[in-house]
Amino acid sequence: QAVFRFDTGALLEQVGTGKESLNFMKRRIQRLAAQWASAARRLDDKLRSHRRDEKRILVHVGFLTEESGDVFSPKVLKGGPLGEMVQWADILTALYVLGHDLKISVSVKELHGFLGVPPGRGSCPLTGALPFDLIYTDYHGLQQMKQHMGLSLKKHKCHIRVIDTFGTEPAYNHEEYATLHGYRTNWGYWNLNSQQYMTMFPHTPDNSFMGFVAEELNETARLNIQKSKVNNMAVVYGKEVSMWKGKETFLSILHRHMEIHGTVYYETQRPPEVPAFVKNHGLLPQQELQQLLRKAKLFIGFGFPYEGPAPLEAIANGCIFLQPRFSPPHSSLNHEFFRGKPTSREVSSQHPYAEQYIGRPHVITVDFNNSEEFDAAIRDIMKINVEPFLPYEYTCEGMLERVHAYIQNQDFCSPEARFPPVNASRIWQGSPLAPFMLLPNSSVLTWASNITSHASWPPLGALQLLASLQGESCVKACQDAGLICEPALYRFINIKEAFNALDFQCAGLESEMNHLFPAFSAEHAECGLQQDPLLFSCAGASIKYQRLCPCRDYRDGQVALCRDCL
Ligand code: U2F
Repeated sequence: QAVFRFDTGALLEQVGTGKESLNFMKRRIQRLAAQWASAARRLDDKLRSHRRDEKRILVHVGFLTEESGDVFSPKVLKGGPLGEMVQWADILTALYVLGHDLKISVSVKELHGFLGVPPGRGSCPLTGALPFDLIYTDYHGLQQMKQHMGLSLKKHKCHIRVIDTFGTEPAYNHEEYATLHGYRTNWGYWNLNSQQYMTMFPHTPDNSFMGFVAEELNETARLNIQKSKVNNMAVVYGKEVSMWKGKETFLSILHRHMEIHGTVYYETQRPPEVPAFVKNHGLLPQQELQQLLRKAKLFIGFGFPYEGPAPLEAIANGCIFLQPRFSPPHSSLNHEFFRGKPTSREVSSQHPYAEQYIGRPHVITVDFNNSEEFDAAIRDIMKINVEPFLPYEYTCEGMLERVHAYIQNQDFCSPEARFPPVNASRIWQGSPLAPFMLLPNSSVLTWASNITSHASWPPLGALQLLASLQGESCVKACQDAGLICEPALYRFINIKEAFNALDFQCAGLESEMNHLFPAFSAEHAECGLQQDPLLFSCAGASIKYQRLCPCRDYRDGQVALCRDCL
């Protein structure tokens, strides 16, 4: 049994020293320790009746190893990316607090040590059992493990979880398919189950949403914030000079209404990109940035960095986040930053999560090229009052709950997860009923309740079957129905009966490796089944097809988990 830990002291010792990135992570773990402890107490009470197995877990942070070039550590104090460090610090804390047996590696030497056997035990360890139940790493770490483990990586890879900020879609993950169909990138093609990739925001449900946490306010702090807010104070999102280039017009419009603050890193002289009317504090320690955000009314982004933690911190501290809409959306097809990333996702604004999951009044997304719209948004912001807000999934309790649920329930090693789709028809054979039935007063098909006993997580009872429109992905189709696409349930709808249930008349039925299948082609009245379960994809869309979508419900503020998933 895993036992919750309420004191992170021993974890700090395990994290090690010698790099600014590790120091940053340790300061963060220390600063949030009390918040993690009280969240752990609440979750402990909530999960009392649940069995929680203690797992042996290795965390190998590949991007921090010297062998990967470690480009991030030297930039920690110079305005470089910190989002990844925020997330790894929180992952380590969550795993530790949940009570697992944790080993941490930030060098290839340590990795070898943890994966090896003590001298004298004989043969190469990796021909035998893996000494861990779970390994959390990133793409760099995966490559290093391949070099060390060789072919045995294949045997053990179902135990691996890859922390992957922007996500990897199934078409890019499947080596053969990616190579044949133009989805090959520098990163993808590991042939994992796509849910083994864990992202920073819930981008596509094809991947698991790992996330991170933001600071929570107690009642006193909330009250104090209301008193200390300065209505005409704005903080600019951008700690690196390049993020300010070419933004003079917006800054001068903003300056007509508000006092502008920045936290841009500089060495000796004030950077010319930052106008003289901006009060630049230089790069601040996280804690001091929080204090600044508590006073400010507005946190404003100019388009970069994409999808970082700072907007959530600002909103949690009672700021309104104003950001540019991208039209057309940015993606790996049209933008340098995303080029070569294993995803076709279209990024509709600087922070699509803030736009879509939080929205007004906390988040305002406008066309910055339209100066009237921009000016009007600032005027509006000065008129409204907002409360601090943090989605449950970004609280410590929310992250602990989600990571707990993954650890105890996600299983990519069992034959069912690995081998060709279960012949779902077989599960209900002998039943006089079709596997799907219409929910009363609804157009949504659900799995017939008398055949829900089949082991699955999320449980089969959560499944609701939909057809997308032509050209629409299952991400969108499920979202429009107030649901979320659930790739783990594809194997139950990859059957002829699902087409019948949706009233598609199949003139022909084929089975093919195609990341859009199962799907219906209206032009040819062809029904297509998926041949390779690794290619089940919520994200895929094509004008030629109406896709079959396995949707499910989700818990309030915790999109990763269905209502009966705990
Ligand atoms: C994102 O990385 P960034 O590090 O650029 O993301 P931010 O949202 O700017 O901030 C990360 C943290 O930096 C902290 C702040 C955030 O938690 O509290 N910080 C600070 O300590 N002092 C300051 O003065 C200002 C901010 C994203 F997360 C990465 O995944 C991407 O690679 C990157 C590029 O898109 O953007």
